[in-house]
Amino acid sequence: MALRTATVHTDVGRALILHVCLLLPGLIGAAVAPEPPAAGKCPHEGIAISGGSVLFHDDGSGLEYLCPAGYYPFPVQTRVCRGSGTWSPMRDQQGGLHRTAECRLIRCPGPVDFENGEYWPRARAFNVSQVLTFQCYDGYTLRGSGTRTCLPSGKWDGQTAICDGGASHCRNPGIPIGTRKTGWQYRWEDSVTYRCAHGLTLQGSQKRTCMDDGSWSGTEPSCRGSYMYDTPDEVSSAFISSLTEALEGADAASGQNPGDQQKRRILIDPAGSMNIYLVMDASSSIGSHNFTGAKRCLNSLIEKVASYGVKPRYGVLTYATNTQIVVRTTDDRSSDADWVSQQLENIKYSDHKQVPGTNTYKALMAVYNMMISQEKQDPKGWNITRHVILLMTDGNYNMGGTPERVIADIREFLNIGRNLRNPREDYLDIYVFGIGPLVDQEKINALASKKSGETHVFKVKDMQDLEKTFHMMIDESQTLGLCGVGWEFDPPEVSQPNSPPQRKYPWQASITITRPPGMKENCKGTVVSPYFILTAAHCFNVDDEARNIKVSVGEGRDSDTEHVHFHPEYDVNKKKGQGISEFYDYDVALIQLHKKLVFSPNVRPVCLPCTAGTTRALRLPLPSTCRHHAAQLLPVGNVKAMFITDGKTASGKKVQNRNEVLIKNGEKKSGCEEDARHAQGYENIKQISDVVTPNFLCTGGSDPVADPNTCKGDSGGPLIIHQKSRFIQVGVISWGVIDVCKEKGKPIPSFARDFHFNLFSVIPWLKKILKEEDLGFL
Ligand code: JGN
Repeated sequence: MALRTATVHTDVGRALILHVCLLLPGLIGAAVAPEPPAAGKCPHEGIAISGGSVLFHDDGSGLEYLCPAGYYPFPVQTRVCRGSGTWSPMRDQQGGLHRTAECRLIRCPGPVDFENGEYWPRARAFNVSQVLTFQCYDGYTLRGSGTRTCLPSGKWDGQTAICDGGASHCRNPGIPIGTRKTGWQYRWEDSVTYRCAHGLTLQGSQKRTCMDDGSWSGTEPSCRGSYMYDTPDEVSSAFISSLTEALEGADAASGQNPGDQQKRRILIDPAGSMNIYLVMDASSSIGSHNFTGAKRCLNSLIEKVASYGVKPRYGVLTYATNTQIVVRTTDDRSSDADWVSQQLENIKYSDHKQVPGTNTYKALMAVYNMMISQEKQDPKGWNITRHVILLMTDGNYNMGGTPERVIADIREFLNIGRNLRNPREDYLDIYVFGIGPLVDQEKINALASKKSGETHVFKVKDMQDLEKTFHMMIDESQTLGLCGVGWEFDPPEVSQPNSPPQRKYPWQASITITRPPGMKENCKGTVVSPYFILTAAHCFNVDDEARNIKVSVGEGRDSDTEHVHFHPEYDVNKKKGQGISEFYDYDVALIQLHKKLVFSPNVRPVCLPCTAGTTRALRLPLPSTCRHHAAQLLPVGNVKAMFITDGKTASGKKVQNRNEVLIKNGEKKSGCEEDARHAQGYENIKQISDVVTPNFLCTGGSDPVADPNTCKGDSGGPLIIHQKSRFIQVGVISWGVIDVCKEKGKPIPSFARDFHFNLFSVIPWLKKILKEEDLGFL
């Protein structure tokens, strides 16, 4: 408790300085001596809060009102003991004066406005777990959540309901609950602005502009009361999705323009063209206990980023009145995560003398200066370096003037937002974590980046909650194993001698089955979890024994097989009676390994459809269904996909090659399937559906472009969709019309087609066999 009260104490001091700065704007930047806190002169009587309790700071400088869960202190959360020996008066957000404090029920604000539809019930505020329902008038389509539930935090679950009339350059941006919108036209360059009902603070963008690409600038606004905090759950999922966006860059899946390729290089370039600046408030207010917590949080973050295989340069700064630079991005070892963690560990809280006053301006200025010196060092790599600034603070800056000025300078320096055609917004992300009741919502909102669909500003209850947040982030990457992360950058120009072969696709497995007379059969497979490899059932004979089946993944030793799980409906001989020698329906199997695989940058799982990992990889809104996955991954038409083959470079180095194909999933589907008649042994089939069931995906042929083909040895390998820099397996390579490896040198006919077993057809089976693997099947 003592530590906690210490926190509050100096912030009270800081609140006073803030006051001084407001009165004397000319003094901004100069060190203003703070008024010492009044010690213990205020009475402890007559200030009780009804329904709650009062926490006095040890030194008598202030108090904090505490309420039970589901309640918040009204009209204020904290009070200051003034020099006159009286407690600061209590004003609500509208300025109304109150004599007594009370714990009020947390409620969700009701909608103040809704367009093109109806909602019910109608009320100004709603109790926790009450439900709101939205419906659109005829001719308008509903986007977002049709029903929303009031959460214990005073926020609504789900997404803003919007009744969209369509037919404009941008879609209707909607009216988030609690806001009012001005602006009703959504043509290019039109703007809308938002306001909050009195007593609430706007978070996100107050003004949004309809942009060239049909999206709205900035981020959706919301209105929140000062008592509202983000829960660790909310922070971790919102921060993670925004951070991965920053780490991975914009969707590079299209590959249409040459710029995409370059973008992709930046993302996971091991040479590190990303800078992460960790800026930590070490002002006396934060307390040594919280300071240690903040260090732990940043260490978790470093670990998390490393788990993506990203190797950024770090800058580490702590600040109070002055700024201390712990690690410079120009330091030789600034991209050595372990070393940076060590430096972070070595920072002592006492390094910052207990001088009240927080100069955020100066701290950000130090970041700016670091950028400038790095540019001098490396003028070439500079304009492809991304910058992420993470600011952790528990209070208000109160010296040095408004930090927004430095942010404007940094944006200018990085050439962001100047050229409308290429605003380079991807190159800077500023996250602000506000901790505790004294954080000024409006101020931290002004500092943080505002990007469409992303959150950059968070307000958490206390350091414990923030630590929980960062732990959740780490857990997520461990349990879900961060599926579908590949390494498609070009290897360094001069590779070291004896360097291990590059594994661009770390889930790729080779399967070898040894049969009695020294006969070997080879197949491919994919790592889907630490214990399971997904492959084709036809790779095995019924009498193959587990001990004759070996799996090789990455550089490590071969893995032993514990058991092979076949799909129960797989039966090659099912249609022998009808003259079909090989029938491939349900050609899927899961190899269960004897020992767990150890994940590393060279051994990682691919994403499977209908799992939580894929929802996250594709950054689909929650909750997302299997249908959403199917619509996103396999839309009607020709769908870009890829399979992987082993190859060698000119110098004989082993490599994994990407083979781009089109899944004929539209009007070309039946033509693709018809070509199965050309396969040896399928000449006399009556109907094509006798061999090609609806469970296959068809690639190959030369219309609209010539696709590469599979060989028998590719059996069991993945058919993959590459989206948002992540890899999701949608099919298992099953069979082909022509084994192009056998027919080497011969021209490939246009009827050379390949058939892949569609994983969407076997989700219940996957879910059953993989139930203990924590993949989060939907
Ligand atoms: C191929 C293949 C991945 C088994 C199977 C289907 C037909 C014809 C044969 C010979 C009824 N990719 C290309 C050919 C994969 C085959 C298998 C698996 C073999 N084909 O083309 O037999």
